[in-house]
Amino acid sequence: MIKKDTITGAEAVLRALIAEGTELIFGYPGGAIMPIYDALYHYSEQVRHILVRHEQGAIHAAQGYARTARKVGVCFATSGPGATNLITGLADALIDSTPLVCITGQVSSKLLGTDAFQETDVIGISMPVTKWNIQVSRAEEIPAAIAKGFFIAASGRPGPVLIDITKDAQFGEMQYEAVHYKKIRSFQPIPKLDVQAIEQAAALINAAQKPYLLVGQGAILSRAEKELLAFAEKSGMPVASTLLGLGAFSTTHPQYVGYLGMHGNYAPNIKTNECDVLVAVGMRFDDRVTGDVSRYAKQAKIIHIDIDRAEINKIIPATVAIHADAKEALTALSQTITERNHQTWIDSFKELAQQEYEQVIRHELSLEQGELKMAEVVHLLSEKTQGKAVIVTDVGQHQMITSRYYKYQKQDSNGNITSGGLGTMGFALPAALGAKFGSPCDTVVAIIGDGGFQMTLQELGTILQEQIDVKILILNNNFLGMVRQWQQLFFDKRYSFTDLINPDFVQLAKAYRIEAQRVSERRDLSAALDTLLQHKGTYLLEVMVAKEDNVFPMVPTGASISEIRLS
Ligand SMILES: Cc1ncc(C[n+]2csc(CCOP(=O)(O)OP(=O)(O)O)c2C)c(N)n1
Repeated sequence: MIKKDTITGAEAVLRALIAEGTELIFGYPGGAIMPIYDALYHYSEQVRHILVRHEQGAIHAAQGYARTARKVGVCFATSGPGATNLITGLADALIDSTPLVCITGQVSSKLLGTDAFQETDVIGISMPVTKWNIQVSRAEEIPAAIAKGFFIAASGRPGPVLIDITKDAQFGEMQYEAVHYKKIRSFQPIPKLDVQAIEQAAALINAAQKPYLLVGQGAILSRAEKELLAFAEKSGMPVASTLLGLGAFSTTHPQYVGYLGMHGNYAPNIKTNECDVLVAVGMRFDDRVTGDVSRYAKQAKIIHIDIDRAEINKIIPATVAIHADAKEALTALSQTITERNHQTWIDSFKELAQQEYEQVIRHELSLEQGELKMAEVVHLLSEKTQGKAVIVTDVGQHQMITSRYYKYQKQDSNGNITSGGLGTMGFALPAALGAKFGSPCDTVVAIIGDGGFQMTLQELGTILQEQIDVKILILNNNFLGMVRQWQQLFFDKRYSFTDLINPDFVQLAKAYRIEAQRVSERRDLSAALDTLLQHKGTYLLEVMVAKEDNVFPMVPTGASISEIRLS
């Protein structure tokens, strides 16, 4: 007989979270969540709460934590504005498959629907941006809702869950009994592997002359790095990565041919339209990767492995669909394929890579005079950290440059944290502080543009209060750089509202008691990066980079990936 005890709903929230293994909560209090915060006061030994400076910071921090710790991230917010401040993060977590449980306070159930103070229909608002959400208005429903929330957030394709708890449910008394979900009727997040599909895929791979492996974040989420390597090596195929897949496969492996997408490498984009069998693992054929779908890999047979059935045949019809967890599918495929060597095919990527080097990379990395380029900063950082730092990027040119020039080597944990699907400016600073909690022994570097930094810079306050060690690298071009690049290329250089007059970021950091410096000269860059990396505790380095630097290659919107431009 399980012992039950009488506690409040608010206390049940904490017990249920702890029962699910929660050690860390990012949050911000307010009226409708006060009973939970009061219970938290008594549970501070068992669970750590990080007081952020804005609820958007809480959810991005929970995302960063979830992605490095590979656990469910948890955040708290009050009703009304607290809850609506979570929406961007929910949308971001949904599209980038990040497991979260967000708990919001709600007005008392008798006030629901009366436009009470700080009442908002967060269930309605968050419906399209959550994997699941629920409003709880009775204390006794809390443990089951939280247990179910964790199960749904983490199983299958991960995603965010929101649990809205009315104030009377928080105050209400209940008999606590631990609940844990191992399955939910009609929800089958882990598909059964279709052996026939594996055999069909293996036959295609074995017969292929130019097979090509595209890796997405699904490989990281399923922790399939080892299985991916084994499959890649046995099959002998070239391997390319999507933005969120970076880190799953070593970027220095001889079969690695580069990064895909709008600002990806030249060869892996062009070669997509030359391969005969394309094996896509845990990626969803995002428009930034495909360009014009009507001209995408038409010549190839497509093998698509994805845990989310909704992704299969959504954009690119699959010749063989493998609805499965990446790890399981790759293991089965490795056992079924024959060992092959496709060196001549891999070598054909090198000619295009050389063209990219001559026309783009060489000019970005070998400068001796003139303004600093973002690429050389990231390249040097990559060398100094040997590709082993956890890199958290914001959104814009610096993000694309980082994806191109940082040589991700980290495979023991997720070293690549960025807002891929939603492209949320303001993501990096809070996500980096969360990532540090999830991966405390690693160097965590947040690479941010001067625009995006100003979207969530208030989280410097959280860093100050919690004494978190995050290395902040601002690549300052005094522009909303990526938008300015588009204005230059596609709007006849009409720079409409993209130039920024910025504050003194060094002084700003110092106001938060964070050590900082600014560099503008190439000769000072290396030492400044050393200081950033070696400083004990958080450090902010602002690097002044060329104002009108552009990111190339580039696939113009609507164009085919074969039309990727080098200038
Ligand atoms: C919240 C949000 N608003 C607007 C955008 C559109 N946007 C994409 S990149 C970009 C410019 C980013 O500028 P900055 O942070 O300075 O980085 P840079 O491109 O210069 O590296 C903008 C405005 C966005 N992605 N997110």
